[in-house]
Formats: sequence, structure tokens, C-alpha cells
Amino acid sequence: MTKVITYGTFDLFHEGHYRLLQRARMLGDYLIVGVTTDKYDIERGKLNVVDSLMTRIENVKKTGFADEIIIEETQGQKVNDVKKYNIDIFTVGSDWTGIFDFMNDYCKVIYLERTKNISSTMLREQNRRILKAGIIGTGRIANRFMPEVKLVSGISAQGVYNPHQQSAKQFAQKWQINAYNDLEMLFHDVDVVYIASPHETHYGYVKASLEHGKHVLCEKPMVLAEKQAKELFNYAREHNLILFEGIKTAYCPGFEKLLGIACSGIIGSIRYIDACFTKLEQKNNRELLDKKYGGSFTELGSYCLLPIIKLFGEKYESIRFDVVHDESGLDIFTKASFTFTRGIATAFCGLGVKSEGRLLIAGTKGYIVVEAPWWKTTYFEVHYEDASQVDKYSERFLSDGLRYEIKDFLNMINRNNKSDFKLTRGESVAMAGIMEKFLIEEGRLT
Ligand code: C2G
Repeated sequence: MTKVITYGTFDLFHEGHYRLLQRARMLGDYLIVGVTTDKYDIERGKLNVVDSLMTRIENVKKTGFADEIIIEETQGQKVNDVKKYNIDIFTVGSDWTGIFDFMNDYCKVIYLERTKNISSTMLREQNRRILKAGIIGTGRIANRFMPEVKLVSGISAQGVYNPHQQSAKQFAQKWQINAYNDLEMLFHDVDVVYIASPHETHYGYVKASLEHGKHVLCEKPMVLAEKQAKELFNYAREHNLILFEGIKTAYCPGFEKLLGIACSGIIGSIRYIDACFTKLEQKNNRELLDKKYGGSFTELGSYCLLPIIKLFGEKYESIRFDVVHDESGLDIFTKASFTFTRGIATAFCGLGVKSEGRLLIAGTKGYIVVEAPWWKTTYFEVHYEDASQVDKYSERFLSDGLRYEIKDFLNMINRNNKSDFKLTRGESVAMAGIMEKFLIEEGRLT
């Protein structure tokens, strides 16, 4: 009996998939089809899958060509499958020609002619038109957004706005998009807005974007006052718009895994969280020049508050800020200490003091430690009373990671996948409230 195996995502099942499976089946007597998990697709950079795994399996099954369906969940699984299932032929479409030649050491490799003029990507783009994004702000983070947005299908950067025309022009030239010096014109031409301007301008830009019927992805901290956050989220909800705070850590696969493990019971009940993020800045950077809205806490606080609020909840019993100021009175190192009913937490943020950037989650049975850059979680360890026992976990994090939040933002707009649990409105509002409290205590807001 000749056994054949093939793999695929089989998203938005189409004729190309059907013909591939039909011919694969004809290569032998028994066909095994490996269908990729969502997680594996994200890991290999496929960020736009629409159908759920169950739907994709169901569609492969319906063809009647698969004698057996298996799940493909990790890189490197193929060779193991070939051995495990005694495979004679591995086959895949001609778009992969050459890539799987190494498998010839284990079985015969056949690349089947790919069916022309049909693909899941084409269907995805037919089904929902490509959303045009307008970018407000031209700073470092906007420059990081540009290469990442290109990797997520269903969205394309249309143009950029900056009240300083020269900056908008330079940015537009660099990234080959349009420069706008009139916000109304930008709103006219786009479907969604990405806001990466200085913190204190976020509220006005978010409000204006929502009022023009645009979905908004706003950099963190979205706003610096609880009332403003509530008002904007309420407005978005009433008008069926997505308002999304871009704390990239919240959308990164490794961080999601970390939260899952932290809540799994293996470290018992969580009683202490300590999150630290420091980044030494040049004295002439905006974060240190802006004496009202700059400083360590507004700049880095969102990252450190995220694991605390995700794990202990939005409601704390007490909060206390201990601050190291520079000669101008700006916070260059801030420690926010919380008590919750379930435990205690500290968030350390530094722009002018360097410390060990680490996330520690301590429970009644053990603790989790994530070294810097824990905000781009790729690896973490779980330790127990018995120091010789260490569980290690890892996850991929591609480049700057903004692609994950852009993908989740799009999923929410297109109602494809549930992503809003990764950073809820309530959690965003709570963070705005903490920022506000800090600025009031520092005498910067009344
Ligand atoms: N295919 C085809 N013709 C098309 C589109 C796709 O023959 N017009 C083939 C692909 O070459 C692949 C299979 O259909 O063999 C499934 O395609 P996808 O769902 O796009 O999956 P893919 O990302 O190619 O996964 O581990 C995963 C595999 O390596 C391939």
C-alpha cells in the first residue's frame, strides 16, 4: 500500500485545495492530510487565517479524499509524521518547490502543479476589501508600525498626518505613502486610524477619528484620565466602532501563554507580581523634555501595569507611588506599589535609572520568572521550592511584534476572531485611571 501525506491550512476552502487533495489521493492508496493549528500558523507568520481549525478540518473531510486527518502543530513535525505513519510520498503544491527537498532523505517528495488564479489570500481580499489606514504621528513607533503593517493582509497604509508638514512629508517619502496636512482630508480617504502622536494628543485624535466613523488603533497610553477612556470607549461602542489600545505585549503569543500558565494552578494562587521595565533615554528625547506628560511612568507604565491588571484584576485596594525625580522635577524612576485583595504588586519604570527588566509572578506553590525583554515574551521559567525542578516554556515573537496587535485589531473589525479578551475596555480604563492618579500626585494634573 502506498501511503501519501500532505499538509495545509485549507483556509476558505477552494478549488485549488480540492484539486490538490484529489491528485494527492491519486498518488497512492491511502492519504493522510495534516491540517495546521491556528497557533502553528501564527508561529510560521501566517497571520490572516479566517476559518477556525474545526471548519478547516470539516472542509477537508467533506472532499472525501482524506483517509485520515491529523493536526500539524509544530515545526519539524513532518519528518516525524513520515516515520510514524510509514509514509511513502510527501506531496505539496508547486508554490513550495525546493523547500521540502530535504524530505527526500525520508520519503519521495512530489510537488503538484498549483491551481492558477485561486488562493485563500485572493478570497480573503475579495470577501473584505482592504482597509486603508491613516497614520497620525511620525515618531519612532510610527516608523516601526510601517514595516509591520505590510505583513498583515487586509490593511494597507494610505497616508500620514502630522501638523508639522515637513515631518509628514519626510515620513511619507520614506514609506511611499501620501502626506496630509489636513486631518479632514485624511479622514476622508481612510477606514481606520493608527495614532502614534505624543500621549497628550491621543484623546483629541481618537475622538475626532471616532466622530468621523473610523476604527482606531491608538498607541499606549491611550489616554491619561479615566473619564476620557470611558467616554471614548462608550462612544465607540454606541457607534459600532473598534477602539483598540495598542499595548503590543497584550497581543504577543508568548505573553498569552504566560498568562495561561500563571493561571493554571502550577504556581498555586498568585500572591505577588513584580514588573520592571527601564530604558535609558537621551536627555533631549521627548520623554524627558516634556515636563507635563513625559517621564518614566507615562512612557513605560502601560507595560508594567499590564501583567498586574491581567492577573489581579482592575480593582486594587491601595496604590502608592515612590518616585526619583531629575533636577527638573520629572520622574526618571517610578515605583508603583499596589495591594489587591489577593496579593501585592510592584511596577518599576525607569528612563534615567537602569535596573534589571524582569517580570516575576509569585504564587503559593512556585514562581514564574521572565527576563528582559519580557514585554516581548519569548521564554519563561517556572521554579518551585525544589530548586532542581525548573519548567521551561518558549514561544516565537517575530521582529517588533506590532503585527500581532494589528492582526487582532483587524480581526475585531472583521469580527473574525475573539481578541478583545486580550486587553479589555475595563483594563484599559483602569490603566488610564492609574496614569491619572500618578499625574495628579506629581502635581501635573489638577
Ligand atoms: N494549493 C494549490 N493551488 C492553489 C492554492 C493552494 O495547489 N491555488 C495547495 C498548496 O500548495 C498546498 C495546499 O493547497 O499544498 C494547501 O494550501 P494552504 O492552505 O495555503 O497551506 P500552506 O500554507 O501551503 O501549507 O505545513 C503547511 C504546509 O507546508 C503547506
